[in-house]
Amino acid sequence: MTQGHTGSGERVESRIRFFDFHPTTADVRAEVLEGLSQPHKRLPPKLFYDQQGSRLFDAITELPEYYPTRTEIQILRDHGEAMAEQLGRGCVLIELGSGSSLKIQTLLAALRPRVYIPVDISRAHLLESAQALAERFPELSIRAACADYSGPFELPLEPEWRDLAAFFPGSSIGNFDPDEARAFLKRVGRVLGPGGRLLIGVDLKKERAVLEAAYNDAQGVTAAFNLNLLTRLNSELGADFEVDAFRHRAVFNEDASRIEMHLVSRGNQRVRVAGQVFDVRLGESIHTENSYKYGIEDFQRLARSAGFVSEQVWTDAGELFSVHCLRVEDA
Ligand code: AVI
Repeated sequence: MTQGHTGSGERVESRIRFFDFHPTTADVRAEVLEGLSQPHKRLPPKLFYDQQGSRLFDAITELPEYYPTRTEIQILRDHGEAMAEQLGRGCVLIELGSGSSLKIQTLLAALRPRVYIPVDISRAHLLESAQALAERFPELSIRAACADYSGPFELPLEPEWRDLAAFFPGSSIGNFDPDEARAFLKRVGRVLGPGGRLLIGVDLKKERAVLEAAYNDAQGVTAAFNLNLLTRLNSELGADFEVDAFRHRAVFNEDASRIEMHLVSRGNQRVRVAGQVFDVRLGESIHTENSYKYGIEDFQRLARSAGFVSEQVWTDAGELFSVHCLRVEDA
């Protein structure tokens, strides 16, 4: 681990313990080939986040049209004390996906957990953000866990710890289909145990124009993020997508209450991916992402079906975004 010092001179690394649960990288090739072989072609959204894709996503979070990030940060700032009260100051805090430093810093400042456990699949990202937080919070003890929480996962927990809380911001829950979201919530509930609390950010259902603008920004950053998936397949799977022969399309599917992102073919074309040939017709689309939007009660219903009781919900004045505090039901 790299060296670092707190203001008080104590070594930062002495307060960070690293636990590697060796997440296995799924068979991307098989998943891509399977998706492109479907009658409605699709690609897995997790492939967005290579280095360039992560950079583009960071840029998305600062766009004027993309309201979720800044709205959630504002909700955390406005209600951090109430959230800390609800989660229990001095608890053990697990963050699923060590993502936005502003969000976690706001929560840590209010909550002052006795142990903080960031969980992320990327070792480099995990260590970098753990180091920055250790410097910012000299009292904080950190157990960084490299694990993949999209399937069953383990954490570096002590059996006697009873006051566990988890934080899952960003409306990342919206990128799961409802059945996957329920399965994910159940897994989190099992890790937390009865009485454990989950603070989760959920984007709210709203008028089509606001939603569609957030995924069709004027500067074209979301389009570049979507198209980067093809560039990635070209470099990592030896595909020969002509990236300019596709256009970005994001549309609100009201019946399913989700934004869908697609890559639409500008012509009839034949592409080769990992040695297999696929024909793509003019106007045909490759479905790359769903981003579900929930009403407050809809999300509470989903949480209940996964074994959680809804304790509290905070929103912004414009009712754009919600942050829910859920508690794992007693067994
Ligand atoms: C990460 N996730 C919650 C984002 C969303 O809004 O669904 C990903 C994203 N896709 C396009 N813009 C942002």
